[in-house]
Amino acid sequence: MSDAAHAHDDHSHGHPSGIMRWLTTTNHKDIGTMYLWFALIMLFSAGTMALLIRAELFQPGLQLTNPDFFNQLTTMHGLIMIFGAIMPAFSGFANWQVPLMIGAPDMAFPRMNNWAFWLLPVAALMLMSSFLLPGGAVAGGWTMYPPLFIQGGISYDLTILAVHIMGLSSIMGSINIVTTILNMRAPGLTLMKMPLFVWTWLITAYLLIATMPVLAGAVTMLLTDRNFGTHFFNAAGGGDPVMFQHIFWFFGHPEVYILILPAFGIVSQIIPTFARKPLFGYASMVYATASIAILSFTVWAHHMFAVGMPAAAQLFFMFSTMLIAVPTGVKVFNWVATMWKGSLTFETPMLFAIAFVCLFTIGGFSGLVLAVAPVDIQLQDTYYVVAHFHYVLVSGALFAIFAGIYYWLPKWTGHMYSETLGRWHFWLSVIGMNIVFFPMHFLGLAGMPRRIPDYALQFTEFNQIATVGAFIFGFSQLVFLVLVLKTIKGGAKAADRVWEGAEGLEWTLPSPAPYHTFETAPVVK
Ligand code: CU1
Repeated sequence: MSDAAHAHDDHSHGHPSGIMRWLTTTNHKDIGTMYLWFALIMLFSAGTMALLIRAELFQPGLQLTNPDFFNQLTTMHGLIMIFGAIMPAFSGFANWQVPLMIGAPDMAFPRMNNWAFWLLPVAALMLMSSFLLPGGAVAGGWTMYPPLFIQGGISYDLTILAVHIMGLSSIMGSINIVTTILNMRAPGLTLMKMPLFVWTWLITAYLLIATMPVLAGAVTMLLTDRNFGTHFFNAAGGGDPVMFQHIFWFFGHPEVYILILPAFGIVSQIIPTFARKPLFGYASMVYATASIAILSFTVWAHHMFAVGMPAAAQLFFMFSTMLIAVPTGVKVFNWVATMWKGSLTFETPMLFAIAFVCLFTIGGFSGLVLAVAPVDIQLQDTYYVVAHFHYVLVSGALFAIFAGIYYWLPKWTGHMYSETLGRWHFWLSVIGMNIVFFPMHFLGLAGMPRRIPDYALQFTEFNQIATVGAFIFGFSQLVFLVLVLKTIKGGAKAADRVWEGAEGLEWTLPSPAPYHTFETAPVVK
Protein backbone atom coordinates (compact mmCIF):
# COMPACT_ATOMS: atom_id res chain seq x y z
CA MET A 1 0.00 0.00 0.00
CA SER A 2 1.38 3.46 -0.81
CA ASP A 3 2.35 5.91 1.96
CA ALA A 4 -0.65 8.06 1.19
CA ALA A 5 -2.88 5.05 1.49
CA HIS A 6 -1.34 4.30 4.89
CA ALA A 7 -2.12 7.78 6.12
CA HIS A 8 -5.75 7.33 5.21
CA ASP A 9 -6.10 3.71 6.16
CA ASP A 10 -4.44 3.78 9.54
CA HIS A 11 -6.60 1.64 11.77
CA SER A 12 -3.96 0.92 14.38
CA HIS A 13 -5.08 3.36 17.08
CA GLY A 14 -7.10 1.54 19.69
CA HIS A 15 -7.72 -1.38 17.36
CA PRO A 16 -6.61 -4.97 17.84
CA SER A 17 -3.42 -6.14 16.16
CA GLY A 18 -2.06 -9.50 15.03
CA ILE A 19 -4.53 -12.31 14.65
CA MET A 20 -7.28 -10.36 16.48
CA ARG A 21 -7.10 -7.67 13.82
CA TRP A 22 -8.02 -10.22 11.16
CA LEU A 23 -10.62 -11.98 13.31
CA THR A 24 -12.44 -8.78 14.17
CA THR A 25 -11.86 -6.62 11.09
CA THR A 26 -14.83 -4.90 9.48
CA ASN A 27 -12.73 -3.21 6.78
CA HIS A 28 -13.83 -4.26 3.30
CA LYS A 29 -10.23 -4.35 2.05
CA ASP A 30 -9.09 -6.62 4.90
CA ILE A 31 -12.06 -8.91 4.32
CA GLY A 32 -11.45 -8.90 0.58
CA THR A 33 -7.82 -9.89 1.20
CA MET A 34 -8.88 -12.72 3.52
CA TYR A 35 -11.36 -14.04 0.96
CA LEU A 36 -8.63 -14.07 -1.69
CA TRP A 37 -6.09 -15.87 0.51
CA PHE A 38 -8.72 -18.37 1.59
CA ALA A 39 -9.62 -18.99 -2.05
CA LEU A 40 -5.95 -19.51 -2.96
CA ILE A 41 -5.45 -22.04 -0.14
CA MET A 42 -8.58 -23.90 -1.25
CA LEU A 43 -7.41 -23.77 -4.88
CA PHE A 44 -4.18 -25.50 -3.89
CA SER A 45 -6.03 -28.05 -1.70
CA ALA A 46 -8.61 -29.02 -4.31
CA GLY A 47 -5.91 -28.76 -7.00
CA THR A 48 -3.81 -31.33 -5.12
CA MET A 49 -6.83 -33.64 -5.15
CA ALA A 50 -7.10 -33.12 -8.91
CA LEU A 51 -3.44 -34.10 -9.31
CA LEU A 52 -4.03 -37.27 -7.27
CA ILE A 53 -6.98 -38.05 -9.55
CA ARG A 54 -4.88 -37.45 -12.67
CA ALA A 55 -1.95 -39.49 -11.27
CA GLU A 56 -4.29 -42.42 -10.67
CA LEU A 57 -5.60 -42.08 -14.23
CA PHE A 58 -2.14 -41.96 -15.81
CA GLN A 59 -2.55 -45.63 -16.67
CA PRO A 60 -5.30 -48.24 -16.47
CA GLY A 61 -5.61 -50.32 -13.33
CA LEU A 62 -5.42 -49.12 -9.74
CA GLN A 63 -2.16 -47.43 -8.72
CA LEU A 64 -2.53 -44.94 -5.90
CA THR A 65 -6.08 -45.12 -4.69
CA ASN A 66 -8.86 -47.55 -4.06
CA PRO A 67 -12.14 -46.85 -5.90
CA ASP A 68 -13.88 -45.45 -2.82
CA PHE A 69 -11.08 -42.98 -2.01
CA PHE A 70 -10.92 -41.99 -5.67
CA ASN A 71 -14.60 -41.11 -5.57
CA GLN A 72 -14.09 -39.14 -2.36
CA LEU A 73 -11.41 -37.15 -4.18
CA THR A 74 -13.68 -36.29 -7.12
CA THR A 75 -16.48 -35.23 -4.77
CA MET A 76 -14.30 -33.06 -2.59
CA HIS A 77 -12.41 -31.59 -5.56
CA GLY A 78 -15.72 -30.37 -6.95
CA LEU A 79 -17.23 -29.09 -3.70
CA ILE A 80 -14.08 -27.28 -2.60
CA MET A 81 -13.30 -25.73 -5.98
CA ILE A 82 -16.86 -24.37 -6.27
CA PHE A 83 -17.60 -23.28 -2.71
CA GLY A 84 -14.04 -22.81 -1.45
CA ALA A 85 -12.04 -21.43 -4.37
CA ILE A 86 -14.11 -19.79 -7.13
CA MET A 87 -16.97 -18.27 -5.13
CA PRO A 88 -14.76 -16.87 -2.32
CA ALA A 89 -12.32 -15.46 -4.89
CA PHE A 90 -15.16 -13.49 -6.50
CA SER A 91 -16.28 -12.40 -3.01
CA GLY A 92 -12.74 -11.11 -2.49
CA PHE A 93 -13.00 -9.03 -5.67
CA ALA A 94 -16.46 -7.78 -4.62
CA ASN A 95 -15.21 -6.70 -1.21
CA TRP A 96 -12.20 -4.88 -2.59
CA GLN A 97 -13.72 -3.32 -5.67
CA VAL A 98 -17.45 -2.71 -5.21
CA PRO A 99 -17.13 0.00 -2.52
CA LEU A 100 -14.23 1.63 -4.41
CA MET A 101 -16.03 1.55 -7.74
CA ILE A 102 -19.26 3.10 -6.44
CA GLY A 103 -17.66 5.62 -4.08
CA ALA A 104 -18.87 3.99 -0.85
CA PRO A 105 -16.81 4.17 2.37
CA ASP A 106 -17.26 0.44 3.06
CA MET A 107 -19.84 -2.31 2.71
CA ALA A 108 -23.32 -1.59 4.07
CA PHE A 109 -23.08 -4.12 6.92
CA PRO A 110 -19.38 -4.36 7.89
CA ARG A 111 -19.91 -6.73 10.85
CA MET A 112 -22.04 -9.09 8.82
CA ASN A 113 -19.27 -8.92 6.23
CA ASN A 114 -16.79 -10.20 8.81
CA TRP A 115 -19.18 -12.93 9.92
CA ALA A 116 -19.90 -14.05 6.34
CA PHE A 117 -16.18 -14.54 5.74
CA TRP A 118 -15.31 -16.34 8.98
CA LEU A 119 -18.05 -18.93 8.47
CA LEU A 120 -16.14 -20.16 5.44
CA PRO A 121 -12.99 -21.55 7.08
CA VAL A 122 -15.28 -23.31 9.58
CA ALA A 123 -17.23 -24.96 6.77
CA ALA A 124 -14.03 -25.82 4.89
CA LEU A 125 -12.49 -27.46 7.96
CA MET A 126 -15.65 -29.50 8.43
CA LEU A 127 -15.55 -30.63 4.82
CA MET A 128 -11.84 -31.47 4.86
CA SER A 129 -12.00 -33.30 8.18
CA SER A 130 -14.61 -35.64 6.75
CA PHE A 131 -11.72 -37.45 5.02
CA LEU A 132 -10.66 -38.60 8.49
CA LEU A 133 -14.05 -39.82 9.68
CA PRO A 134 -15.09 -43.49 9.64
CA GLY A 135 -16.07 -44.33 6.08
CA GLY A 136 -14.26 -41.30 4.71
CA ALA A 137 -15.63 -38.28 2.86
CA VAL A 138 -18.69 -38.19 0.61
CA ALA A 139 -18.01 -40.46 -2.37
CA GLY A 140 -21.16 -39.96 -4.43
CA GLY A 141 -20.13 -36.81 -6.29
CA TRP A 142 -20.53 -33.13 -5.40
CA THR A 143 -24.18 -33.26 -6.55
CA MET A 144 -25.10 -35.42 -3.53
CA TYR A 145 -27.67 -37.52 -5.39
CA PRO A 146 -29.86 -39.94 -3.45
CA PRO A 147 -30.20 -42.86 -2.98
CA LEU A 148 -26.38 -43.11 -2.68
CA PHE A 149 -26.16 -40.05 -0.47
CA ILE A 150 -28.80 -41.36 1.93
CA GLN A 151 -26.75 -44.48 2.62
CA GLY A 152 -23.42 -42.80 3.47
CA GLY A 153 -21.73 -42.49 6.86
CA ILE A 154 -21.38 -39.62 9.35
CA SER A 155 -19.37 -37.45 6.94
CA TYR A 156 -22.50 -37.11 4.82
CA ASP A 157 -24.29 -35.33 7.67
CA LEU A 158 -21.21 -33.19 8.22
CA THR A 159 -21.22 -32.27 4.54
CA ILE A 160 -24.87 -31.22 4.77
CA LEU A 161 -24.02 -28.96 7.70
CA ALA A 162 -21.01 -27.53 5.84
CA VAL A 163 -23.17 -26.79 2.79
CA HIS A 164 -25.67 -25.01 5.05
CA ILE A 165 -22.94 -22.87 6.56
CA MET A 166 -21.46 -22.00 3.16
CA GLY A 167 -24.94 -21.09 1.93
CA LEU A 168 -25.48 -18.88 4.96
CA SER A 169 -22.19 -17.16 4.23
CA SER A 170 -23.14 -16.60 0.60
CA ILE A 171 -26.57 -15.21 1.48
CA MET A 172 -25.12 -12.77 4.02
CA GLY A 173 -22.44 -11.69 1.57
CA SER A 174 -25.05 -11.18 -1.14
CA ILE A 175 -27.40 -9.13 1.05
CA ASN A 176 -24.41 -6.95 1.83
CA ILE A 177 -23.51 -6.48 -1.82
CA VAL A 178 -27.07 -5.72 -2.96
CA THR A 179 -27.61 -3.24 -0.13
CA THR A 180 -24.27 -1.55 -0.71
CA ILE A 181 -24.85 -1.15 -4.44
CA LEU A 182 -28.45 0.03 -4.16
CA ASN A 183 -27.98 2.44 -1.24
CA MET A 184 -24.42 3.66 -1.12
CA ARG A 185 -23.51 4.84 -4.62
CA ALA A 186 -21.93 8.29 -4.91
CA PRO A 187 -24.45 10.99 -5.92
CA GLY A 188 -24.89 10.97 -9.69
CA LEU A 189 -23.72 7.39 -10.13
CA THR A 190 -26.91 6.00 -11.61
CA LEU A 191 -27.32 2.27 -12.13
CA MET A 192 -26.60 2.56 -15.85
CA LYS A 193 -23.32 4.37 -15.15
CA MET A 194 -21.98 1.66 -12.85
CA PRO A 195 -18.85 -0.22 -13.89
CA LEU A 196 -19.74 -3.58 -15.46
CA PHE A 197 -18.07 -5.48 -12.63
CA VAL A 198 -20.50 -3.91 -10.14
CA TRP A 199 -23.44 -4.79 -12.40
CA THR A 200 -22.44 -8.41 -12.76
CA TRP A 201 -22.01 -8.78 -9.00
CA LEU A 202 -25.40 -7.14 -8.32
CA ILE A 203 -27.05 -9.72 -10.58
CA THR A 204 -24.94 -12.55 -9.13
CA ALA A 205 -25.98 -11.55 -5.62
CA TYR A 206 -29.65 -11.81 -6.62
CA LEU A 207 -28.98 -15.28 -8.06
CA LEU A 208 -27.33 -16.34 -4.79
CA ILE A 209 -30.20 -15.04 -2.67
CA ALA A 210 -32.69 -16.87 -4.90
CA THR A 211 -30.90 -20.22 -5.16
CA MET A 212 -28.97 -20.85 -1.93
CA PRO A 213 -32.21 -21.47 0.03
CA VAL A 214 -33.20 -24.01 -2.65
CA LEU A 215 -29.95 -25.91 -2.07
CA ALA A 216 -30.48 -25.62 1.67
CA GLY A 217 -33.97 -27.10 1.26
CA ALA A 218 -32.65 -29.99 -0.84
CA VAL A 219 -29.92 -30.94 1.64
CA THR A 220 -32.31 -30.53 4.58
CA MET A 221 -34.62 -33.07 2.97
CA LEU A 222 -31.58 -35.36 2.59
CA LEU A 223 -30.83 -34.81 6.27
CA THR A 224 -34.33 -35.76 7.39
CA ASP A 225 -34.41 -38.73 5.01
CA ARG A 226 -31.15 -39.90 6.54
CA ASN A 227 -31.92 -39.30 10.20
CA PHE A 228 -35.59 -38.68 10.88
CA GLY A 229 -37.49 -41.29 8.88
CA THR A 230 -38.86 -39.10 6.10
CA HIS A 231 -39.07 -40.44 2.54
CA PHE A 232 -38.76 -37.38 0.32
CA PHE A 233 -36.38 -39.18 -1.99
CA ASN A 234 -37.04 -42.81 -1.07
CA ALA A 235 -39.14 -44.66 -3.63
CA ALA A 236 -39.89 -47.44 -1.13
CA GLY A 237 -41.61 -44.87 1.08
CA GLY A 238 -43.48 -43.13 -1.73
CA GLY A 239 -40.74 -40.57 -2.38
CA ASP A 240 -38.91 -39.77 -5.61
CA PRO A 241 -35.11 -39.68 -6.00
CA VAL A 242 -35.49 -37.82 -9.30
CA MET A 243 -37.22 -34.99 -7.42
CA PHE A 244 -33.88 -34.35 -5.70
CA GLN A 245 -32.26 -33.83 -9.07
CA HIS A 246 -34.93 -31.32 -10.06
CA ILE A 247 -34.50 -29.34 -6.83
CA PHE A 248 -30.71 -29.62 -6.89
CA TRP A 249 -30.36 -28.38 -10.46
CA PHE A 250 -32.88 -25.58 -9.92
CA PHE A 251 -30.11 -24.35 -7.64
CA GLY A 252 -27.28 -25.89 -9.65
CA HIS A 253 -27.74 -24.25 -13.00
CA PRO A 254 -28.03 -20.67 -11.68
CA GLU A 255 -24.98 -21.61 -9.60
CA VAL A 256 -23.09 -22.12 -12.87
CA TYR A 257 -23.81 -18.46 -13.66
CA ILE A 258 -22.88 -17.42 -10.12
CA LEU A 259 -19.48 -18.86 -11.00
CA ILE A 260 -19.20 -17.04 -14.33
CA LEU A 261 -21.06 -13.68 -14.23
CA PRO A 262 -18.46 -11.97 -12.01
CA ALA A 263 -15.85 -13.31 -14.44
CA PHE A 264 -17.72 -11.54 -17.25
CA GLY A 265 -17.58 -8.39 -15.12
CA ILE A 266 -13.83 -8.60 -14.55
CA VAL A 267 -13.11 -9.21 -18.24
CA SER A 268 -15.40 -6.30 -19.16
CA GLN A 269 -13.23 -4.02 -17.00
CA ILE A 270 -9.92 -5.25 -18.38
CA ILE A 271 -10.46 -5.39 -22.14
CA PRO A 272 -11.41 -1.68 -22.51
CA THR A 273 -8.31 -0.67 -20.52
CA PHE A 274 -5.86 -2.53 -22.74
CA ALA A 275 -7.75 -1.67 -25.94
CA ARG A 276 -7.81 1.99 -24.84
CA LYS A 277 -11.43 2.23 -25.91
CA PRO A 278 -14.65 2.32 -23.89
CA LEU A 279 -16.52 -0.95 -23.60
CA PHE A 280 -18.54 -1.61 -26.76
CA GLY A 281 -22.28 -1.92 -26.06
CA TYR A 282 -22.38 -1.16 -22.33
CA ALA A 283 -26.19 -1.25 -22.09
CA SER A 284 -26.41 -4.48 -24.08
CA MET A 285 -23.84 -5.99 -21.68
CA VAL A 286 -26.08 -5.13 -18.72
CA TYR A 287 -29.20 -6.51 -20.42
CA ALA A 288 -27.36 -9.63 -21.60
CA THR A 289 -26.14 -10.31 -18.04
CA ALA A 290 -29.68 -9.91 -16.68
CA SER A 291 -31.12 -12.10 -19.47
CA ILE A 292 -28.62 -14.86 -18.74
CA ALA A 293 -29.54 -14.70 -15.05
CA ILE A 294 -33.29 -14.93 -15.72
CA LEU A 295 -32.93 -17.69 -18.34
CA SER A 296 -30.69 -19.66 -15.96
CA PHE A 297 -33.83 -20.55 -13.96
CA THR A 298 -35.48 -22.23 -16.96
CA VAL A 299 -32.86 -24.77 -18.05
CA TRP A 300 -32.17 -27.00 -15.03
CA ALA A 301 -33.35 -30.32 -16.47
CA HIS A 302 -30.65 -30.25 -19.17
CA HIS A 303 -28.55 -31.93 -16.47
CA MET A 304 -31.07 -34.80 -16.29
CA PHE A 305 -32.05 -35.73 -19.85
CA ALA A 306 -30.95 -39.29 -19.09
CA VAL A 307 -33.55 -39.82 -16.33
CA GLY A 308 -36.26 -39.96 -18.99
CA MET A 309 -38.81 -37.20 -19.50
CA PRO A 310 -41.59 -36.42 -21.96
CA ALA A 311 -40.45 -35.26 -25.42
CA ALA A 312 -42.13 -31.90 -24.80
CA ALA A 313 -40.03 -31.39 -21.67
CA GLN A 314 -36.85 -32.42 -23.48
CA LEU A 315 -37.61 -29.91 -26.22
CA PHE A 316 -38.36 -27.14 -23.72
CA PHE A 317 -35.10 -27.61 -21.81
CA MET A 318 -33.11 -28.07 -25.02
CA PHE A 319 -34.36 -24.81 -26.56
CA SER A 320 -34.23 -22.77 -23.34
CA THR A 321 -30.60 -23.89 -22.95
CA MET A 322 -29.76 -22.92 -26.52
CA LEU A 323 -31.46 -19.56 -25.98
CA ILE A 324 -28.77 -18.64 -23.42
CA ALA A 325 -26.24 -18.69 -26.24
CA VAL A 326 -27.86 -15.49 -27.59
CA PRO A 327 -27.04 -13.10 -24.70
CA THR A 328 -23.71 -14.91 -24.23
CA GLY A 329 -22.97 -14.31 -27.92
CA VAL A 330 -23.81 -10.64 -27.42
CA LYS A 331 -21.14 -10.49 -24.73
CA VAL A 332 -18.45 -12.23 -26.77
CA PHE A 333 -19.27 -9.96 -29.72
CA ASN A 334 -18.97 -6.88 -27.49
CA TRP A 335 -15.58 -7.94 -26.11
CA VAL A 336 -14.26 -8.52 -29.61
CA ALA A 337 -15.79 -5.25 -30.83
CA THR A 338 -14.12 -3.44 -27.91
CA MET A 339 -10.75 -4.76 -29.09
CA TRP A 340 -11.50 -3.96 -32.76
CA LYS A 341 -9.22 -1.14 -33.92
CA GLY A 342 -8.10 -0.48 -30.35
CA SER A 343 -4.54 0.38 -29.36
CA LEU A 344 -3.97 -3.05 -27.92
CA THR A 345 -1.20 -4.00 -25.52
CA PHE A 346 -0.77 -7.43 -24.02
CA GLU A 347 0.20 -7.22 -20.38
CA THR A 348 -0.64 -10.26 -18.25
CA PRO A 349 -4.20 -9.16 -17.28
CA MET A 350 -5.05 -8.70 -20.97
CA LEU A 351 -3.46 -12.05 -21.90
CA PHE A 352 -5.66 -13.84 -19.38
CA ALA A 353 -8.71 -11.83 -20.51
CA ILE A 354 -8.16 -12.74 -24.17
CA ALA A 355 -7.56 -16.39 -23.25
CA PHE A 356 -10.82 -16.19 -21.34
CA VAL A 357 -12.74 -14.97 -24.39
CA CYS A 358 -11.30 -17.69 -26.65
CA LEU A 359 -11.36 -20.65 -24.28
CA PHE A 360 -14.57 -19.88 -22.39
CA THR A 361 -16.21 -19.80 -25.81
CA ILE A 362 -15.00 -23.37 -26.44
CA GLY A 363 -16.74 -24.34 -23.19
CA GLY A 364 -19.83 -22.49 -24.35
CA PHE A 365 -19.91 -24.34 -27.66
CA SER A 366 -19.48 -27.76 -26.05
CA GLY A 367 -22.35 -26.68 -23.80
CA LEU A 368 -24.47 -26.16 -26.90
CA VAL A 369 -23.51 -29.65 -28.06
CA LEU A 370 -24.62 -31.05 -24.70
CA ALA A 371 -27.86 -29.07 -24.86
CA VAL A 372 -29.03 -31.26 -27.72
CA ALA A 373 -31.08 -33.84 -25.80
CA PRO A 374 -30.34 -36.97 -27.88
CA VAL A 375 -26.63 -36.12 -27.95
CA ASP A 376 -26.62 -35.48 -24.23
CA ILE A 377 -28.08 -38.91 -23.54
CA GLN A 378 -25.06 -40.38 -25.34
CA LEU A 379 -22.59 -38.16 -23.53
CA GLN A 380 -24.17 -38.23 -20.05
CA ASP A 381 -21.54 -39.01 -17.37
CA THR A 382 -18.68 -39.16 -19.88
CA TYR A 383 -15.46 -37.17 -20.02
CA TYR A 384 -17.05 -34.89 -22.63
CA VAL A 385 -19.05 -33.32 -19.81
CA VAL A 386 -15.88 -33.04 -17.70
CA ALA A 387 -14.10 -31.33 -20.61
CA HIS A 388 -17.04 -28.97 -21.13
CA PHE A 389 -17.37 -27.65 -17.61
CA HIS A 390 -13.62 -27.40 -17.05
CA TYR A 391 -13.33 -25.13 -20.08
CA VAL A 392 -16.07 -23.02 -18.50
CA LEU A 393 -14.66 -23.05 -14.97
CA VAL A 394 -10.86 -23.19 -15.47
CA SER A 395 -10.26 -21.15 -18.61
CA GLY A 396 -13.45 -19.24 -17.77
CA ALA A 397 -13.89 -18.49 -14.08
CA LEU A 398 -10.31 -19.17 -12.91
CA PHE A 399 -8.59 -17.32 -15.79
CA ALA A 400 -10.83 -14.29 -15.16
CA ILE A 401 -9.82 -14.44 -11.50
CA PHE A 402 -6.14 -14.47 -12.52
CA ALA A 403 -6.79 -11.61 -14.95
CA GLY A 404 -8.44 -9.59 -12.18
CA ILE A 405 -5.64 -10.31 -9.68
CA TYR A 406 -2.95 -9.12 -12.13
CA TYR A 407 -5.09 -6.11 -13.01
CA TRP A 408 -5.73 -4.91 -9.46
CA LEU A 409 -2.74 -6.30 -7.52
CA PRO A 410 -0.73 -3.10 -8.12
CA LYS A 411 -3.59 -1.09 -6.61
CA TRP A 412 -4.07 -3.50 -3.72
CA THR A 413 -0.40 -3.79 -2.76
CA GLY A 414 1.11 -0.56 -4.07
CA HIS A 415 3.70 -2.68 -5.92
CA MET A 416 3.98 -3.73 -9.54
CA TYR A 417 4.07 -7.47 -10.11
CA SER A 418 6.78 -9.07 -12.23
CA GLU A 419 5.59 -9.05 -15.84
CA THR A 420 8.12 -11.79 -16.65
CA LEU A 421 6.76 -14.15 -14.00
CA GLY A 422 3.22 -13.18 -15.01
CA ARG A 423 3.89 -14.20 -18.60
CA TRP A 424 5.44 -17.50 -17.49
CA HIS A 425 2.38 -18.16 -15.37
CA PHE A 426 0.06 -17.29 -18.26
CA TRP A 427 1.73 -19.39 -20.94
CA LEU A 428 2.28 -22.44 -18.71
CA SER A 429 -1.32 -22.21 -17.53
CA VAL A 430 -2.87 -21.77 -20.94
CA ILE A 431 -0.79 -24.55 -22.51
CA GLY A 432 -1.17 -26.88 -19.51
CA MET A 433 -4.89 -26.27 -19.25
CA ASN A 434 -5.50 -27.19 -22.88
CA ILE A 435 -3.34 -30.31 -22.64
CA VAL A 436 -5.40 -31.51 -19.67
CA PHE A 437 -8.85 -30.78 -20.89
CA PHE A 438 -8.89 -30.87 -24.68
CA PRO A 439 -8.19 -34.64 -24.96
CA MET A 440 -11.09 -35.23 -22.57
CA HIS A 441 -13.48 -34.30 -25.40
CA PHE A 442 -12.15 -37.25 -27.39
CA LEU A 443 -12.26 -39.56 -24.36
CA GLY A 444 -15.87 -38.60 -23.75
CA LEU A 445 -16.91 -39.05 -27.39
CA ALA A 446 -15.25 -42.48 -27.27
CA GLY A 447 -17.34 -43.35 -24.23
CA MET A 448 -14.99 -43.09 -21.24
CA PRO A 449 -17.14 -42.63 -18.12
CA ARG A 450 -16.31 -39.98 -15.51
CA ARG A 451 -15.71 -40.64 -11.76
CA ILE A 452 -14.14 -44.07 -12.41
CA PRO A 453 -10.54 -44.82 -11.23
CA ASP A 454 -9.88 -47.46 -13.90
CA TYR A 455 -10.52 -47.57 -17.63
CA ALA A 456 -10.29 -49.72 -20.74
CA LEU A 457 -6.91 -49.90 -22.54
CA GLN A 458 -7.94 -47.87 -25.58
CA PHE A 459 -8.29 -44.74 -23.43
CA THR A 460 -4.68 -44.86 -22.21
CA GLU A 461 -2.92 -42.36 -24.52
CA PHE A 462 -5.33 -39.45 -24.07
CA ASN A 463 -5.34 -40.03 -20.31
CA GLN A 464 -1.54 -39.91 -20.23
CA ILE A 465 -1.54 -36.65 -22.18
CA ALA A 466 -4.16 -35.21 -19.83
CA THR A 467 -2.15 -36.18 -16.75
CA VAL A 468 1.04 -34.58 -18.12
CA GLY A 469 -0.97 -31.42 -18.82
CA ALA A 470 -2.44 -31.48 -15.31
CA PHE A 471 1.01 -31.48 -13.71
CA ILE A 472 2.18 -28.64 -15.98
CA PHE A 473 -0.93 -26.66 -15.08
CA GLY A 474 -0.75 -27.52 -11.39
CA PHE A 475 2.91 -26.70 -10.88
CA SER A 476 2.69 -23.49 -12.90
CA GLN A 477 0.41 -22.18 -10.16
CA LEU A 478 3.49 -22.12 -7.92
CA VAL A 479 4.82 -19.40 -10.25
CA PHE A 480 1.68 -17.44 -9.44
CA LEU A 481 2.18 -17.96 -5.70
CA VAL A 482 5.78 -16.75 -5.90
CA LEU A 483 4.69 -13.74 -7.96
CA VAL A 484 2.02 -12.75 -5.46
CA LEU A 485 4.34 -13.10 -2.46
CA LYS A 486 7.08 -11.10 -4.22
CA THR A 487 4.61 -8.36 -5.14
CA ILE A 488 3.34 -8.06 -1.59
CA LYS A 489 6.85 -8.00 -0.11
CA GLY A 490 8.24 -5.38 -2.44
CA GLY A 491 9.16 -4.71 -6.01
CA ALA A 492 8.75 -1.61 -8.08
CA LYS A 493 6.33 0.97 -6.73
CA ALA A 494 3.12 0.96 -8.72
CA ALA A 495 2.36 4.16 -10.62
CA ASP A 496 -0.74 6.17 -9.69
CA ARG A 497 -2.09 5.30 -13.11
CA VAL A 498 -0.97 1.70 -13.35
CA TRP A 499 -2.23 1.06 -16.84
CA GLU A 500 -1.16 4.07 -18.87
CA GLY A 501 -3.19 5.35 -21.73
CA ALA A 502 -6.53 4.53 -20.20
CA GLU A 503 -7.18 7.84 -18.47
CA GLY A 504 -10.58 8.24 -20.04
CA LEU A 505 -11.57 5.07 -18.27
CA GLU A 506 -9.90 5.97 -14.99
CA TRP A 507 -12.96 5.93 -12.81
CA THR A 508 -13.81 2.38 -13.68
CA LEU A 509 -10.32 1.08 -12.93
CA PRO A 510 -10.22 2.61 -10.25
CA SER A 511 -7.05 4.59 -10.57
CA PRO A 512 -5.37 6.50 -9.02
CA ALA A 513 -5.86 4.50 -5.84
CA PRO A 514 -9.01 5.80 -4.20
CA TYR A 515 -7.66 5.71 -0.64
CA HIS A 516 -10.35 8.31 -0.21
CA THR A 517 -13.50 7.64 -2.16
CA PHE A 518 -14.96 10.23 -4.45
CA GLU A 519 -17.90 12.44 -3.43
CA THR A 520 -19.68 12.53 -6.78
CA ALA A 521 -19.45 10.33 -9.81
CA PRO A 522 -16.47 11.35 -11.96
CA VAL A 523 -17.30 12.37 -15.50
CA VAL A 524 -16.40 9.78 -18.11
CA LYS A 525 -14.51 11.41 -20.97
CU1 CU1 B 1 -26.89 -26.28 -16.40
